[in-house]
Amino acid sequence: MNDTIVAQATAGGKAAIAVIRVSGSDTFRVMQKVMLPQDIEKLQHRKAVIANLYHPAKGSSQPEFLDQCIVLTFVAPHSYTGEDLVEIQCHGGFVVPHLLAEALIAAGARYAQAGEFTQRAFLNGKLDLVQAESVEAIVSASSRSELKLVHHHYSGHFSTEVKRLRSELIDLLSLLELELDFAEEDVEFADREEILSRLNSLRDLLSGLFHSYERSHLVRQGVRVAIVGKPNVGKSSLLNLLLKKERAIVTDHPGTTRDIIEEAMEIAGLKFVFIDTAGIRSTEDYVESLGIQRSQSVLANADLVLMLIDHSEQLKKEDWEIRQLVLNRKKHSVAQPILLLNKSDLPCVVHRNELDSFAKGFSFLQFSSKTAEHLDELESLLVGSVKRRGLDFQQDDYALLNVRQKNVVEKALSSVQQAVESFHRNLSQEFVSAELRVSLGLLGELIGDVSNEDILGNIFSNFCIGK
Ligand SMILES: Nc1nc2c(ncn2[C@@H]2O[C@H](COP(=O)(O)OP(=O)(O)OP(=O)(O)O)[C@@H](O)[C@H]2O)c(=O)[nH]1
Ligand SMILES: [Mg+2]
Repeated sequence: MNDTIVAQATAGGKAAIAVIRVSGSDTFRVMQKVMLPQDIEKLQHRKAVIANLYHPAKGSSQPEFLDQCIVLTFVAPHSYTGEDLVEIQCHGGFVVPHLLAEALIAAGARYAQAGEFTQRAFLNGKLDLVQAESVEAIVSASSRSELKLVHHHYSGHFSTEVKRLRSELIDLLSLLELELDFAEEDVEFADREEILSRLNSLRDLLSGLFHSYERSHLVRQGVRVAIVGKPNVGKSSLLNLLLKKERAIVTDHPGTTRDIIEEAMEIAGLKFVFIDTAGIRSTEDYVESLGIQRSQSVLANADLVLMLIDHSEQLKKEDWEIRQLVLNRKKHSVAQPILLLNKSDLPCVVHRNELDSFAKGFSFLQFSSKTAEHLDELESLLVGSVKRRGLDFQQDDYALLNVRQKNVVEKALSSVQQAVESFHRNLSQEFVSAELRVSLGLLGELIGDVSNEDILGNIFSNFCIGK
């Protein structure tokens, strides 16, 4: 924490501009060694100064000119890290940022570790732990909905909500403990019904928060959509159509796709991962049969299933078998499976009654992977089914971002549940209050009021350097 650190904050590689950050109590002493005195004098809080930067002089050698830069100054404590900080905008590319970082190190800074700037912001009270974690989540977000989900954490709304839960716990604890202090006198300060109802609503809030992880996880990893059906029904054509590029090989030869092909795609701000699979049928071909095993595993684990049939041909035994596999899936799916009656540009030969009974249990749509007929409807079906599950984080709704948060809330919930049970069983108030204290501590851990070095090390090591 006492060192002055430096790192490139922008990604490496050819680019117009790169940003280098320097933070720590020696920031301005370090800058003095790489800037001319007349430029150093111009540095002022929140002001941008154009200045030449140099590699510090060694012995009798002259300082080596490196680049003309913009230097932005932030004076402690009014900076991202809470320390003296400068951001240097230099030319991007492979050489200039690297040489500048070297010069700053020669001037007395050291290279920052992953996440060290944000860790300092946390340790100096500029961000709480949830906000700090959201910085990493913002940087790695891959869809608009993910960004919306993370905004609540970065803005501090999520932490305010957690603090509200904590003060409710403190209120309840003081009520219960006041009674304990007067246990001898057998006085009751609070109405039992009221305490119970407040405990119950606390439990419900924590339970809602705990279950929100499932939704936020889906938003962040993307909704995994398995495209299944027997060979030659048009699965790979559909994948290409959805991705708007020739990703998978398409031929009229049944059994073309052998391996799993998956790719992410954003539709209406939501992230989907489409997975093309080998057509499922019984086969003597060893390689194809391995592909089919993979198809079955993808089908079992997907969040949503898109099944295709070719309605220009009679339905076959395989279609009915795959249908059964889809409907028997154990995994709790995001939504009803979707059935596409593909090749709708060709005449339909399947009898209406047979189609009706086949489509039972599915949302279904006439479709053509060739002409893209009803593509908009398919995208709306996909988006609609996801929104119904609350994955569209538009509203003010709070969700847990990562496994650490989920684990902490799970423990806090279990303590409150224990407290409710002890209360129901008329156990001494001491039991109830001990459980509530555990929960209170855990909510503190959630936002980082209580933390230990191992936890922090683990969190910030997942960041990139320069964050
Ligand atoms: N007319 C018509 N032909 C289609 C349509 N969709 C796919 N096809 C054709 O059907 C054949 C098989 O398409 P694929 O996309 O390779 O089918 P698949 O389901 O991936 O097949 P496998 O990989 O063998 O399981 C190709 O000749 C496609 O051009 C469609 O909507 N209409
Ligand atoms: Mg295919």
